[in-house]
Amino acid sequence: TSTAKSELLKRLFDADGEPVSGQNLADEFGVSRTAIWKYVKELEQEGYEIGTVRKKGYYLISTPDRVNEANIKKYLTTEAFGRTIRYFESCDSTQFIAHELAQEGAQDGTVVVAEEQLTGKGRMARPWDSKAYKGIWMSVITRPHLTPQQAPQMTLVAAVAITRAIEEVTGLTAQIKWPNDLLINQKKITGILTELQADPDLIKSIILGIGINVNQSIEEFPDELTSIATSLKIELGQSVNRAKLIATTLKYLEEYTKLYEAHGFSPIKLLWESYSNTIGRRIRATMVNQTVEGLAIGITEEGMLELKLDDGTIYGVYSGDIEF
Ligand code: BT5
Repeated sequence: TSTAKSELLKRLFDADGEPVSGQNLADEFGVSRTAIWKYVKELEQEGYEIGTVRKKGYYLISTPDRVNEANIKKYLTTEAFGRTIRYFESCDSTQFIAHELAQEGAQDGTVVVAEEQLTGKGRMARPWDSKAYKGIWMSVITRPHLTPQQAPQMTLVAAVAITRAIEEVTGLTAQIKWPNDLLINQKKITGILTELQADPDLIKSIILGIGINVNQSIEEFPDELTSIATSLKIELGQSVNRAKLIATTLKYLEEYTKLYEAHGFSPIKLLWESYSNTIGRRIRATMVNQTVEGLAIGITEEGMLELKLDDGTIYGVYSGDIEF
């Protein structure tokens, strides 16, 4: 099955370009040689270049830059997050698929990832540009032991996790702009969309939609985004391994979700504040039916942004957009 296929791929990697015997693998996995041959053909379909040496076996020539299950699992160190991966070359939105899977009972940490989204979405049905092979477009189904009141803070948990992952993989430090943007040099590198399936007093699942611009060049963004968006490649001057960044993001996401479940929001709040560009600045917050201006003084245990208005009153912003 698919585990034999990913094991085959792993062997090809480990062999470092040397041939691996199809017969030996067939014996070891308890499958036919034809089955091995079929997996090789499937891998070729997925963009791997695989060579054959008569009587010696298969060898790996090159790997596609793909965020498929096998590539992510090479780097995965988690217990639950990313242990089930649903991979799509192209889809409407990983978020839609994740909602369906969650409804059908998908387990905690199930990941939906796509090379391309045709109708990627942001908050309030805004479009999210998701160019093929250039970014990380994924949704993580989580089933944390939290109350519905604790759910919105998962956006901040995810923001901290992604910031740590970007730092570990690229050395770049992003800044978190409340509530759901990560910026590098003032431009948006990541957006997070947190959605909930819940009863009034019970969370069924929290679906974390994560979009990270990784390998776009500036011309690969649509015109309306060139002044507000950036990618890791633009900031770093070189391409970044997307599969590795996904695995690292899942590592921190799992770690910080557990931290939040076990110790509440305080440790996350500290991390969040250390990466935030929002606290201490004068901002304008636009909500559904009003706009307020004031000094951002902190976030609460509920993940709410606290503003000190000019008349001295403290105002809590639950959701909305902010400008400096
Ligand atoms: C967000 O919304 O930032 C949440 C984005 C979540 C995307 C992920 S990808 C995987 C999963 N599947 C989905 O369909 N969605 C999630 P918001 O704060 O509303 O920001 C949206 C705004 O960001 C748009 O109105 C544009 O101005 C801008 N934008 C769109 N695409 C962008 C991109 N690739 N990079 C930077 N900014 C972008």
